[in-house]
Amino acid sequence: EREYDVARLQRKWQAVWEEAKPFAVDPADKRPRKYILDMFPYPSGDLHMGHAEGYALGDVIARYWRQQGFNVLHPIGWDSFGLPAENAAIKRGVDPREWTYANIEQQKQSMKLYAPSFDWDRVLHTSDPEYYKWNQWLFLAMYEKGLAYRKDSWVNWDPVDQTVLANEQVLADGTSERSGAVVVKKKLTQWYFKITDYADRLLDDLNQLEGRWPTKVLNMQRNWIGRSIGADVHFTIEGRDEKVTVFTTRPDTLYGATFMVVAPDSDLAAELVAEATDDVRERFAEYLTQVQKATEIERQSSDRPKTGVPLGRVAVNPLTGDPMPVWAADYVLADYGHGAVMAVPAHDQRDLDFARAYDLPVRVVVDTNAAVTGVIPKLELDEDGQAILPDDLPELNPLATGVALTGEGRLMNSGPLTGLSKSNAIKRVIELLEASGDGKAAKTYRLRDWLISRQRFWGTPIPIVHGADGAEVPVPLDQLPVLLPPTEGLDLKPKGSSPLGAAADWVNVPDPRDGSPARRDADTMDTFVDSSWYFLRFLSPNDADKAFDPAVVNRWAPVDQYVGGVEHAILHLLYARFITKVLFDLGHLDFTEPFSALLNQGMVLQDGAKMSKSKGNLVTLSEEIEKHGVDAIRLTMAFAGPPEDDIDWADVSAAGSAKFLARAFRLSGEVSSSPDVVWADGDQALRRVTHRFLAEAPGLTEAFKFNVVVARLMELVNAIRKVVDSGAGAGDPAVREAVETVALGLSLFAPYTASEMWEKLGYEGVSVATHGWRKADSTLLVETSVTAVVQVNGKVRDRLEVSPKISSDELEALARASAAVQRSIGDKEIVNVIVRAPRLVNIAVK
Ligand code: ANZ
Repeated sequence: EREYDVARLQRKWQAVWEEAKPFAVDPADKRPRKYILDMFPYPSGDLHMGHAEGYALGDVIARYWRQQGFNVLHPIGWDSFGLPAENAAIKRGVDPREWTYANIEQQKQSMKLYAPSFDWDRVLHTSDPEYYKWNQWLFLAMYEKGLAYRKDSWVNWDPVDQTVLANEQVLADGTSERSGAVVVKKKLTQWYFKITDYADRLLDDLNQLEGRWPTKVLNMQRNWIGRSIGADVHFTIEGRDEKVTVFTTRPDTLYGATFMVVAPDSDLAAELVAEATDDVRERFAEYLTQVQKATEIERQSSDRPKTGVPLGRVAVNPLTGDPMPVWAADYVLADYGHGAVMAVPAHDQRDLDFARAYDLPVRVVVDTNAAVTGVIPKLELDEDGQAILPDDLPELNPLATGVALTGEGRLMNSGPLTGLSKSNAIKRVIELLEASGDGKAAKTYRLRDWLISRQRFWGTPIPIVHGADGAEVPVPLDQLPVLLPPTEGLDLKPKGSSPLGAAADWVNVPDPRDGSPARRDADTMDTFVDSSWYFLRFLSPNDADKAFDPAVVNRWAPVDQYVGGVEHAILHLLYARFITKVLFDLGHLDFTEPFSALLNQGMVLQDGAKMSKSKGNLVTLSEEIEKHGVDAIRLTMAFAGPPEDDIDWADVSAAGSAKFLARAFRLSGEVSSSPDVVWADGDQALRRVTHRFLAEAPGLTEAFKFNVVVARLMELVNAIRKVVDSGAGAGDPAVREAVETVALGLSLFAPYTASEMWEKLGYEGVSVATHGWRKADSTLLVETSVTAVVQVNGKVRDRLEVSPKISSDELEALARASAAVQRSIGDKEIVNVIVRAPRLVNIAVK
């Protein structure tokens, strides 16, 4: 009998699978379908432990549904454009193409060794012209609908990578997700996708995913879209024809609006200050310079002292007719709402801080029971610029305490709104504003349009030509793809404009309208465009005529189960949802959500920390595979705990997994009955264990309790061992039945071991992966006995094997008769007995 030789099994079965293609999807197959998708990898190095976890878990799901009789599509590809590849290419002085495709080749080999049940005939790489051509098609389709447009705007600029970043790529501390550099603002003309047109649908449709996506991800998406409901209010500015509109969530507090604040970096501020005195303009210019050094996060931080400058203009409160000085201050953001606010210092903390810093009036309009103070007079400032509070200020008013009254209460000092509750006052004031034309109900969103221009080489060229007259001319569809030029002679180093602009032969083209000299747009697309629709391409990866075939896609998609890391909780998923809705609106899809269910696997840690080269705690996948074998690594990933939890590699035992696999494997060599033996003749106790596993494993797998399935497999192996060694022996039909069940169970986690076991059992080994699950025999599932626990004063004193149908009286009598229980009671008095037949008796004594 040959040893359990992992390396030999890996070589043997890889060759078999390569040849037999057991996971290639037959489109003519009429069985019900499942589309199980893993997030595709970046080819930025070899596969790592994180990949190993995700692909192991996704594969359990794919293999499970195949076993349940479904026609399962489980494809893989490479997300192969983008900065990681390009930066690495620059560092090594090689062509990004060569570097990328060499890495893909390496990852592909590692992936094949790791053996997820992918359909290898559907592989796609987003950097292939055959793929990115369709990014260009998508761009043009969106351009035609007004969903792709160019505008001048302040963008997030990564000074290290020398490229624009989407808001989503700027971390909470204001640094770049990519380079770690502090992100600055820069004004550029850029391409955008109009995702804000879809904000309501992107938000509302999240409700459909409730219970099928992690709640955390749903909430992150909701917060990211950030819908606020309130009103737009139009304010007259003295000496100006045009009104200024502000967005407010609290239009009920309009009587308390005592000044206006405009974002210093908005066009509005520049317009307003243009009419002011030299002095005011100078102060403003100085302030603006200072503001542009602050990050958005700093600007929104509540504990940062408020700063600002007056713009020398006066707005008029439409309800009170009172004048409101107009200020510029950086706590107001240019790209949220209308870039201007009506300041209600009594009831908004930021406004109150500002009013206190610059001596602006405060007017209480909501009676929160804390301080009924009415109009507070304008204050004097001391030498330090601090407000001097009058002696007779009521103790709890916002000026004295510095705490805004944000609680609920009835309106006061508010003319026709006085006495109303907040919600009624909001309704009433919106009616008043709509009647007078001074405002209307409105919503605003945190979500910004998706900036897709990148000033980098390794991406999809934007299929637009700029005519000599400045016109944007779409590249005609029959001229797609616009191919990337060769890199020879191009300097790829980031310098603030796209390296493609220097490729003279490439960039200078005839204008598609009339052949006159024109220039290609030299920017490339954000790689999130590539991954926003790749799941559709897997259905017809080699289609030369279209991006995807709607008939086929609509049969298979949406994806039934998407598996990947939580790092994609916002960006990738939001963009894929958006593009799906766009393609639905364009009539190509008959569904509006791309991923029906989502599983986020946790991270693989080492000693409680994220693995990294710099920390010196990096465990490499190839070394682990070398040591323990692929199956042991995959099994360990599944056994480590709930899939959403992080796995600490220091706490799990791949060696233990390997040992278990060897134990299971050994049994398959010992079975001595023939495949057509009658199972019913076998050992009944073992059959019961087998059939309990057959009954429970599917539900556990569908609930993602893979670790429990593995634990049950271990129990089953132990039970078999006992019968083989001490019971009826290896010839018992129940042993064969049980070992076959182990092989079928293991085929979800350990494909090499399972295939070899299956072969040893007398079948074609490759078929273990496509063989159906066996139905449990329900007559074997009836429990013949259960364990009842007997406690005395809450401490377990005995365990009794009893019938599951035992009555309470019988169970109590058995418990009282137990010698161990009697010993524990001694001469104490029984004061109470609680019986929960058939599982528990608790006797209280004193
Ligand atoms: C008056 C008011 C009174 C406000 C009050 C709040 C409380 P969310 O909920 O985040 O949407 N705001 C509007 N545009 C802004 C901008 N560009 N930069 C900074 N702040 C802005 O917040 C909406 C509230 O944030 C708006 O409602 C406005 O202040 C402020 F007792 O208007 B509110």
